[in-house]
Amino acid sequence: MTSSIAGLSLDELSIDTLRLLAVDTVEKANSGHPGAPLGCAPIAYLLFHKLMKHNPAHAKWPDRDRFVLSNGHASALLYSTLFLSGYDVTVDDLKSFRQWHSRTPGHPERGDTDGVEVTTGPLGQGIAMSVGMAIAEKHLAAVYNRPGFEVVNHHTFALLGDGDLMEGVSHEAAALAGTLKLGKLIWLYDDNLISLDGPTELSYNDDVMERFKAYHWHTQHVADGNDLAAIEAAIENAKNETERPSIIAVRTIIGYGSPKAGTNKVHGEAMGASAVAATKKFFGFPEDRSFYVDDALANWRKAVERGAGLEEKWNQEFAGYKAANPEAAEEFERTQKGVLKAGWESAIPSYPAGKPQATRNAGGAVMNAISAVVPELFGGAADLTASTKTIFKPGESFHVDPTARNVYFGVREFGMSAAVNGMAAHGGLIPFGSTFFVFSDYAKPAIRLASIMQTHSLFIFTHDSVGLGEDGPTHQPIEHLMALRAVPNLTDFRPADANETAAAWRLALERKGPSFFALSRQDLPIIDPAIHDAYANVSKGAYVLVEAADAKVVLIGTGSEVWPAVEAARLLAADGIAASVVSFPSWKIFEEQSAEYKASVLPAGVPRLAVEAGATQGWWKYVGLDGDVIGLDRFGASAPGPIVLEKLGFGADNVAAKAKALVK
Ligand SMILES: Cc1ncc(C[n+]2csc(CCOP(=O)(O)OP(=O)(O)O)c2C)c(N)n1
Repeated sequence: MTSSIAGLSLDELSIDTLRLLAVDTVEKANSGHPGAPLGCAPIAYLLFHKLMKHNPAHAKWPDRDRFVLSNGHASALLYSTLFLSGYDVTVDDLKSFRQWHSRTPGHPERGDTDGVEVTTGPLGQGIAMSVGMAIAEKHLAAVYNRPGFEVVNHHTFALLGDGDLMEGVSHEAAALAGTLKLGKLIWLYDDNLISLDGPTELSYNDDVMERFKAYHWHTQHVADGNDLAAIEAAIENAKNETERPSIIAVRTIIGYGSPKAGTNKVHGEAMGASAVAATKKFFGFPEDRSFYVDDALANWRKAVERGAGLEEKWNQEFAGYKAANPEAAEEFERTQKGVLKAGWESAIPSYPAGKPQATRNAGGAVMNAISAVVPELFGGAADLTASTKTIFKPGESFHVDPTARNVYFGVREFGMSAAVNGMAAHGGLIPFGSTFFVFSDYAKPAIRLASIMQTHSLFIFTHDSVGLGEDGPTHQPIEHLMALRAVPNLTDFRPADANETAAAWRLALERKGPSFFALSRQDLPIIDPAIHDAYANVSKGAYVLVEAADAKVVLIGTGSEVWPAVEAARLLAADGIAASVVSFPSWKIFEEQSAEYKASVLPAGVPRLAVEAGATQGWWKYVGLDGDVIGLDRFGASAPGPIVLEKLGFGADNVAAKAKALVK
C-alpha cells in the first residue's frame, strides 16, 4: 500500500509523519531537540507499531514491554510516538510541549505523561534504570511463572545515544547486565557520531561493539538507520538471544532530512521556520501545514487494536493462571498494586531494653524478620553486604537462582541505585540498595531521580558518621545528611536505636516514595519499648524522649548522638538544670506535622542545642539564632570511633557544657 504523499510507502509516510510531528513540536515550543527524532524515528516506529508488546489504552498493563528513552533530550520523539500510537497524549499536548503544567515537559517525566515509564534526561540513567527493569522482570518471571503459564514475560528496550555511553554509569550498568545474563534487555544505540559539542571523535572513539562484547553482551550493527528490514531483523535476533543482553548500534544521521543534517547544529534548539520548511520539502510534505498527521494516523493507530488483542490474550492466560494458582495470583496482583500484605507489620521485631546494638545490625534483622511477609522486598549492596547487613539469609544470589532476593551489585553505587529505581518503576518489587553512607555521593544522581519520580526506592546507608572510626576522613560522612535532607520528596531516617530502626523500616515501606536510612556502625543503647512506642514516635519525625518539667534547655539529637544528649541531660540534672531530650529521626516526617505538634516538641522560649555528627548547616532552622549546634564543619579523622567522637566534641561533658552556656 502506498501513501497519499507521492512515492512513499505507508511505513515511510508513518515514519516521516513522526519525524515532522517532532520537528513541529519543537518548533512551536521554540525549544527542544529535533535532531535525534529525525534520525531515530524508524526505530521508534518499528518498536511501537510492530515489535513491542504494549497496549496504548492501558499503559500500566503489567506484562507490557518496557521502553526507556535514555536520550531524554529526544522527548519530542517519545511524545509524538505516544500520540500517534494512541496513548493519552493529544496534539494539543504536543502543542504545549515544554510549557507550564503541560503533560509534555522538557524531558520525559514519570507520572506526567501516559506511557512514559521513567524520568530521563540526565544521560546514562535511563539505560541504568532499564537494567533494573530487566532484573525485576527476570526475578518476577522466576517467582511467578508456572508450567504452562508465563504471566511475566516481557522485554525491556532502551533507546540511547553517544552521551549515554560516554557516561560512567553506562559501564556499571552494562557490566552488571552482562554478569546477570539479562537476556531480555535490548538497547538500541543511536550511533550518529554527533554529540553536543560536535563530532564524537572530539572526545570519544571507543570501539563500542568490542566494549560490549567484553561485558558479555550480544552485539549487532545496522549500517543504515533508515533500513527498516535490517533494524527489524536485528531486533528479532536480539529477542532470540535469551542468554545475553543485546545492543544494536544503528548508524543514523542526526537531523536527517533537514538542512543541518549530520551536524550538532540540529541537536539542541528549534530549527527555525525556513529549515523546517526545507525539511518538510525534503520529505515531500506540505510546507504550509504543521502537525500534519492525516494519512499516517490510521496506520499508526493500528497499535491500539493490536495492543488490545495482546492484553486480552494475557488476561485470558492470567485467568487460567489464577484458577490454577490462586495464592500466587493474589500475591502478584497485590504486589503489582503496591499494596502491602495485611498484617505484615506484626512481623516487625521489638527490642527489649538491654543489650546495645548497632542500628545496621537491627536493620538487617528487621529485613530478615519481615522477609517472608514482604516477599516484594528485593535488593542488595555494592559489595558491602557483610558491613551493611542488608542480606536475606542464608544469602542465595539472584545471579545463581533468579528466584533469590539478594543481588550482588558489585562496587557500583550509581549503577546499583539507578537499577533500584528501574526495579521500583517496573512494579511488583520494593527494591533497595545499600553501601556506606559516605558513598551516597556516588549514588546521588540516582537518589535525586528517585525523588523526582517518587519511586518506592530504598537506600540503606550504614557507617553513618565519624563514629565509624579508623577508616578516617575518606570514609566518614560529614555533609551527607544535610545534602540528602535538602533533596525534595526524599524521606530521611537516622534512628537512634534498634526500635527506632524497626519503626523506620515500617514507615519506609508504608510511605510510597523514596527513603534513605543512615545507620550506625557502632552499638547503641536500646530505648525501652515498654515506655516508648517507637512507631508512634518515629511517625512524628521527632519526639520528646526525655521529659523534664520546666526544662531550661532542649537537647536535640539524631541517631547515635541521641545518647550523649541523654547522658548530658543527666549531668545537667545533677547540676540542677532541667533539660529535655528530643530524638529527631526524620526531618522530612517532622516537617509534615502540625505547627501545634512541632511546638510541643520544640517549645518556644526554651533554648535548644542540636547534636549531630554532621554539617551544622540547616540545624539553625530548629535551634534558632539563640541556640547552638554541636556538629562538624570539618572532615573527620582516623582513630577508634569513640575517640574520634570524643575529640570532635560529641562527648556528654561537652554537650552539657554547651547546654549550660545556652542556659546562661
Ligand atoms: C549527565 C548529563 N550531562 C550532560 C547533559 C547535556 N546533554 C544533553 S544531550 C547531550 C549530548 C548528547 O549527545 P548524544 O547522546 O550523541 O545525542 P545526540 O546529539 O546524538 O542526540 C548533552 C551533553 C545531560 N543531559 N546529561
